[in-house]
Formats: sequence, structure tokens, C-alpha cells
Amino acid sequence: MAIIASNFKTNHTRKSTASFIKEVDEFIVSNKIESEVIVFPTATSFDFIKTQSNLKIGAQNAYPIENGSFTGEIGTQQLDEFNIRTILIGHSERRHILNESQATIAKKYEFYKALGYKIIYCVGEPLEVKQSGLEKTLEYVYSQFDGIDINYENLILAYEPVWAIGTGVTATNDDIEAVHGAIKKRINKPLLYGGSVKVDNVREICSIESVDGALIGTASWVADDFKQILENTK
Ligand code: G2H
Repeated sequence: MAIIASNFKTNHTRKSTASFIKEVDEFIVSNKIESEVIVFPTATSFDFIKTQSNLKIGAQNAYPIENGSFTGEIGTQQLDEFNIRTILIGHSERRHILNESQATIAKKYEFYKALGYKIIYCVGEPLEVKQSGLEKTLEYVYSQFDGIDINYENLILAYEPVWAIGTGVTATNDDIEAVHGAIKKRINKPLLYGGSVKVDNVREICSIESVDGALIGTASWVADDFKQILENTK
């Protein structure tokens, strides 16, 4: 059974999120989709979402706090209002654009782990590291597990090479197999691939033995496309 996640990033309004979720939710029921489906909308849309299928809603980010003085952030007090129990941690855009350090990420991880949240934890190397070879790539990726309890029962991993994110350049099957295979040998957890996954390559990527599903950004933002992705990975 595949795990298929859609990351809206900073896209969609509350209205368009609600209609996306409604459409996908109905599709999951009527087409008997058994994959684990998770959507990460913007936090402003949480109160507009109702689901009847197994579709789960997750938070793209939250601060490791219940509440307090952390301007611009949300904490568990806000997540609890919508029964959000799933969170994305370590996404490349938070690491590289929002400058989250490994220490910050590990703190966030520990906090949400202690509360039992399902954590989708992302790792992945930038282009210059990839160009220096597999050994360096793995060294870099493993360093992104510093301070992370890899034995946490509610953990899903996502390998997202930075150079493939939002670029339209998908990693080759060989690239994916090499990194996924190595991670899987060390960490026995579901492992998603992310980085320019599209409607027409998702089936092939998900059929690689060490790939347990996909974390999809750009290609998942139109409901019809996401439904097709779910159909292709059924
Ligand atoms: C990677 C991925 C979703 P995209 O960020 O997490 O985005 O599919 O647009 O490369």
C-alpha cells in the first residue's frame, strides 16, 4: 500500500482548498483508494476542511511549543483545534530558505515525537553534493538524521533531493534506488520519494522496491491531477 502525500506549500485559498479536499475525498471513497493519503494545506485552511475518507490532513510546519510568544508561528494549541496530528519536519524549503538548522529541526522532531504525532521527516542533498558522488550524498543525508530518533514508531521518511524540488528535474530511478536502498538498510521505516514527481512518472517511481510512496508538490495542486496520481498508485 502506497503512501501518497500532497504538499500545497504556499498555494491555494481556503475556498480552493475546501473544493480540492472535497473532490479528492469523494474520489478516495468512490474509487476504493487504499493508499494512505495525506494533504498538507496552508494552516489558514484547516477550518474549511471536512473529510469522510481516510484522507489525513497534516501541518506543513509548527513551532515546538503549545503556545507562547513566537511571532508568526503556530503551536499545538492551534493544531489541536483541528485535530491535526501529522506534521512535516525537515523539508528542504524550511532548511534552505527559512534557514532552519539541524538543531532546530531535531528540537521540533523531539517535541512532536513526545506528543505522538505522525512525522514525515525530509532529507535530501543539494546539487553540489550530488555532483560529488554517492558516498558524499549519503554522508550528507545521514547528517540530516543528527538528533533524530530513527526508531520512532510514528515516523515516515521522505528523500527529496534539493536539486529535484520544484525544478521539473526528477531523479533517475538509479539515483532513487541508490539512495533509498542505502537509507533502507540503516532505517527500517516507510520511505517516500519527493522531487518533481508527476502524474506520468509516479507509478514507475512507486514501483521501485525501496520506494513506499511519494511526497508531491507542484504536480499535486490540481485536484484532477492528484486524483490521477492516486489512481496510478492504487
Ligand atoms: C518537494 C516536492 C514536495 P515538487 O518539495 O514536497 O515538491 O513536487 O514541486 O518538487
